Amino acid sequence: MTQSNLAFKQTKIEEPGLHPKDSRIAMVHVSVAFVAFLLGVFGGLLQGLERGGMIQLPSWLGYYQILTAHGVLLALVFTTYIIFGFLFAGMSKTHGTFTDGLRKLGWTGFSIMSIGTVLATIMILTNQASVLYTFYAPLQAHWLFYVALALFVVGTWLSGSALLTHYYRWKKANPGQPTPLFGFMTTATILLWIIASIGVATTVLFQLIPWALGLTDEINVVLSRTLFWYFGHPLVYFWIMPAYMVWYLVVPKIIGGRLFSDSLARLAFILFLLFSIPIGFHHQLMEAGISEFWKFTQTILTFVVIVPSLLTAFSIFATFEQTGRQKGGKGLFNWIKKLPWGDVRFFAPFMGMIVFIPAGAGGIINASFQLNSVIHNTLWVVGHFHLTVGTTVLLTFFGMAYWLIPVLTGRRFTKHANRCGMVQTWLWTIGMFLMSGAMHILGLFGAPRRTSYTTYQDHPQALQWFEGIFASHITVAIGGVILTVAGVLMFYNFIYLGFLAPKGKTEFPITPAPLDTPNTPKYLENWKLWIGVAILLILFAYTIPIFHMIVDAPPGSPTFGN
Ligand code: HAS
Ligand code: CU
Repeated sequence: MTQSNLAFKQTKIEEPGLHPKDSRIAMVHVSVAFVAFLLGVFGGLLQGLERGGMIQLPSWLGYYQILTAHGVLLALVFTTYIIFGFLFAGMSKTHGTFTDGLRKLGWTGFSIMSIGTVLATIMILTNQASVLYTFYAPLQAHWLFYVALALFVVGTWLSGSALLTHYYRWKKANPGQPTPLFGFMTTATILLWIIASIGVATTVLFQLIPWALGLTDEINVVLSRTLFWYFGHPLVYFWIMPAYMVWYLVVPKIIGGRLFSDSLARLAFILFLLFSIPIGFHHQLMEAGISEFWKFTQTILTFVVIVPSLLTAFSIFATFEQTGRQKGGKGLFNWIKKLPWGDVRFFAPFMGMIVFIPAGAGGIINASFQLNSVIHNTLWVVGHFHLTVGTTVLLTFFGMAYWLIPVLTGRRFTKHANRCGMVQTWLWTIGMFLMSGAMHILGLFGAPRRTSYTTYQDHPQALQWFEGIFASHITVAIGGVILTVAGVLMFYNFIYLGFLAPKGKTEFPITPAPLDTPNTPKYLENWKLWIGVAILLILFAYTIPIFHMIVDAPPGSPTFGN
């Protein structure tokens, strides 16, 4: 362990901190995120224990009620708030303090998002919206739940506009200069989010709300799911892109090096913007009502979006090797020893990267059309997303929180916090290994997802399968218990770093500009071009199948739910 890299050793920090008002808006976002996180973690625990047959939920608490709370609070609320907190802080750090006007826009966005969040949480906790985080029609929730979702999305548009305008103003004030990578990546991420969330807003406003209000008594199910997945797939990139920002921009600085390449990083983010939207059908490969041709077209485009992740793997690995060698690491692998293994700001994202290798491979299996029929609607998929968003993205965000929170609260990232963080990272990784590993295997044996119990599992042969050491719902539950301990420890870290740690300065680590920055092609920053290409790809992939869904719509489905 190279102690010299640890944050708590860096006593002198010359750089000015963030403007307190910018710190405040970022910290409030991070705080909401962690409150949602704690609630969501307990939801997960109850679910795992119930499904493992270890507890029976009281009659007033439903399995689907907590499953919805768990999914919404962790996958939607925790992620979105911590991402906006990180982006506000990072944009202030790299592009200067926000103007009062833009900050106000950010606060307005935050308030609208938060009204939506509180309303949605109330509807879920009162069992009026037990429709899971994908809220698939014809499962129906109370109309207020859909209104809450609409408010949440509109709030993010306002906050996103504040970030985009801040970037745009910097660009205008510095003509001809390459923009800081942080702003470039923020712009790609927010543009992706805005273009994608138009899909979910459309189904919520024009299909789900009128239907839940009883203004229409039928709903075009395949259309609403298609609009959902038009949004739902890029949503997972909205989670991974800020995690990649930590890998590209923060981790190189923490390990004492600099990012390998500027143009490669920008290219990867442009490819995400272009190719992560026109591919939602890979979530609907088993659904009737969409022709094979369009499913196959979107499968091919899905394989294209794997490329920027592979570029990322290359860039980050190259950064590690370059830095390790600069520090005197020799031979084929000896440079690995030069990385700061004892520093949780590096170690947590690193574990996320390692997990992403099998997690991404699982994604490629999911996307492989025919193979999708083996795993669709099984626990395999749940295993897949607990590795991707639940481990890779979350461990990266935890690793970020260790320095971001004390930066925002003017406290010191202490040795104690680092130690807690290391334990937390190990517990989270081990818990996820057991839980997601078992889920993958159970899924291959056919254990279904989105259900607490099926008689199918009572079949003697199924019982035989489901009772292996690793292929067991008990293993899932044990993993879940370990994860809960890790979750509580993370919440403690949040409280400690936010409110209890000694006052002082903590470094905001951002990589120095990569050496190839002056040579980065200008067209990479031609946003009009990329937005245009993104829209063309979307029109190509979706116009004809959506036209058919509307024109050849089958009779509407009966309604299920509350
Ligand atoms: Fe996925 C379902 C396909 C990535 C999340 N996915 C889901 C669902 C979620 C989710 C939440 O095609 C469930 C939705 C639901 O509830 O129904 N997924 C993919 C593919 C990728 C992929 C092809 N998914 C993600 C990411 C997610 C995420 C990222 C969240 C953050 N996924 C699917 C499909 C389904 C699906 C189907 C539907 C299944 C069904 O039937 O329902 C790809 O983007 C993955 C590419 C990634 C790689 C890995 C690259 C490795 C890297 C690590 C480098 C390591 C380093 C360290 C540098 C190819 C970047 C090295 C250092 C050393 C020293 C060794
Ligand atoms: Cu997807």
